[in-house]
Amino acid sequence: MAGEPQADCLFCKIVAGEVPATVVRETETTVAFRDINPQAPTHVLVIPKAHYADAAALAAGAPQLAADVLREAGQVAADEKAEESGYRVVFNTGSGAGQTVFHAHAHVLAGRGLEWPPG
Ligand code: IU
Repeated sequence: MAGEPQADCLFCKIVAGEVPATVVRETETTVAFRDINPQAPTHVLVIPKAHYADAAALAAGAPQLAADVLREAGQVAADEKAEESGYRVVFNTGSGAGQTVFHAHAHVLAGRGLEWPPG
């Protein structure tokens, strides 16, 4: 059910503390941790603690929680001193767009030049 922990979800396991992660921020509703395969000097994932498969499901099912994730993405950028140089917030949505973990997450990328359009 939307929002409920999923037994086979890696990010639900990170939320539960069953899989290790380098957590940089945590709120009542969100966790932010460093990506294990960073694509930029700053590469942090912000996830809702509740399980939603992707950004669209999160926005439709829990709009306040989606706002929490976006606010935390901005806080990560501030913590990483990325506001002046700029940063990117990405929600890969669907396997065709590169989504591999089906628990909504924002990638926060910063610390190098970011091309547009992305690959
Ligand atoms: P994607 O947008 O679903 O492709 O992003 C999933 C990310 O999760 C990807 O960048 C992985 O490197 C990252 N990740 C992680 O940080 N920790 C893990 O244990 C696993 C994947 I598996």
